[in-house]
Amino acid sequence: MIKKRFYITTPIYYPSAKLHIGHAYCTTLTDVFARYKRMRGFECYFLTGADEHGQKIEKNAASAGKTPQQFVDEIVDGFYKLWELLDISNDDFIRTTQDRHVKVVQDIFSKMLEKGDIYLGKYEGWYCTPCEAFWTDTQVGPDHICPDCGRPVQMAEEEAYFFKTGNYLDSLLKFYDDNPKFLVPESRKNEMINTFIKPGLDDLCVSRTSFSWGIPIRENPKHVIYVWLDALTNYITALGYDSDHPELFKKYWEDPECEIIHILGADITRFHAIYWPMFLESLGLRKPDREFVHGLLMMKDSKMSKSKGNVVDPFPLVERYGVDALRYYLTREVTFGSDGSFSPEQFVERINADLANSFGNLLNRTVSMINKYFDGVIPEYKGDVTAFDGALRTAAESTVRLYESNLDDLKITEAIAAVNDLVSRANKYIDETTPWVLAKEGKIEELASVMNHLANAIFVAAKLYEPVLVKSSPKAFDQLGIDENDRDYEKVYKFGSIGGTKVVKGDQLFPRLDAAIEVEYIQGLMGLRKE
Ligand code: ME8
Repeated sequence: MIKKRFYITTPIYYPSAKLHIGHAYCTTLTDVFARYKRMRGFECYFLTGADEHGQKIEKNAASAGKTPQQFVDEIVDGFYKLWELLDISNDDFIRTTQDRHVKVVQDIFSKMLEKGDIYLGKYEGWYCTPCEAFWTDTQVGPDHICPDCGRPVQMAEEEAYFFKTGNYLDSLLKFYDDNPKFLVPESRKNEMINTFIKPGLDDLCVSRTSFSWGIPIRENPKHVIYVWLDALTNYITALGYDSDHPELFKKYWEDPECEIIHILGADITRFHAIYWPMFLESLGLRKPDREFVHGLLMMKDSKMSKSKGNVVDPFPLVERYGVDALRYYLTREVTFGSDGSFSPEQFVERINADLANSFGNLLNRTVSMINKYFDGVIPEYKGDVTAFDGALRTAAESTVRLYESNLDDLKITEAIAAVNDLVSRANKYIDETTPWVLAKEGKIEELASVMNHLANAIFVAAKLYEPVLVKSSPKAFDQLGIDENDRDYEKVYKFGSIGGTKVVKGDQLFPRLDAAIEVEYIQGLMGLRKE
């Protein structure tokens, strides 16, 4: 069934420390997808937020000499600033300390308790404080190490509430079978089954008494609700589930015509792919259509993490190189769905090769030639005139199809790579057609066709890049003299629709970076520079 609208979410990040480039990666790629869908005329509701409860935050706040609320307020302020800086187009931002969330989470807990899906018992197990997770003997192994973060775990015991996973396990496995596209990449599903389900899935401990920074259980307030039960439900509380304003919930969750997509990193697949569908079923609610698991950005050989202090701060990168450079790098460098690494050399190389030399240069050369040969007016489309015109036109047409099919399938990196290929093709077309020779030989019709084909190819590329290059694509349209009201997406299907407007020469979209200077600058930001 072709869905009419989309609900797309990022994880809600912990305000235990400032966000780094890994968080920017997830949010930027989710934003690219949301902008793409809107550009194609779909309604798309985009949610992100902050996961503010839990022991780690309580501890970090205490070491900073602040109350947990003061502590998270300050850090969450930085979240807002970062998303604004990166031009993130989220429709809402949920904080798990907001009343709209707290009250509903308490209701959800009560419903599960009443239904018998949650019971009171005793918990004994290996607990990893930084990850807020209990693990079994097998999972921690002989060295008693957290399988997620690699740090030591401690034995802990407490009276606690449990969620009966057994009530929903068969149904979950059937759901996986019936919905092969639910969890992608496919390898993640096998990992869930082999690592967590096959060895025997315990009931999930869903309350804590060892700290108090959480949502109290209404029926027994010395317990707070486990941070993952609290956090996962953000996806429905933000829409007004179980509230006096259920309109968004009806439109974006209950309505089968809406496609629900969660984007998340590989580190939190277990919570989203196993427990979240169970919680939803317990509440009698529909499950998401898609969970897309992206890989983690590494720093050299180790995971980038706040606690290891080897993080890249996105703020100075945007200040120096612009929002589009960072958005582009994140989208293009590391294939969405695979692991990758950040390196200053690759950052500078990407900007120079793809944006300055390829796309920026294409636009610059074309605008200059149209100024020189046609007094700045883009010649009208007259069909394919030179021997090379057809190839460029069909390349543009097939790029649109490839871009859409990739993006619809969340293959965002591949979609953008297809646009790069079109840009390279257009640069090659200049070498093939040698406009300066056509001008010398007075072949005006051919020359006009070449300029028109170039302008049309640039329009298609700039339009397809627009969800990523949010500032530069509009500048490219300005340089082609295309009015703001004439930039609609439908034009990418009509090669030749650009023509007759007066170009406006502007600044280089992406000035070439001096690699040696910039690599050193970024290394300095990362604390890698050898003094
Ligand atoms: O796990 N590379 O929050 P969190 C790529 N609050 N992405 C990264 C990354 C990296 N090095 N580091 C983090 C939590 N991320 C919970 C989520 S959702 C109901 C609750 C991204 O602040 C990635 O998307 O630790 C990962 O899943 C998420 O940030 C974890 O953020």
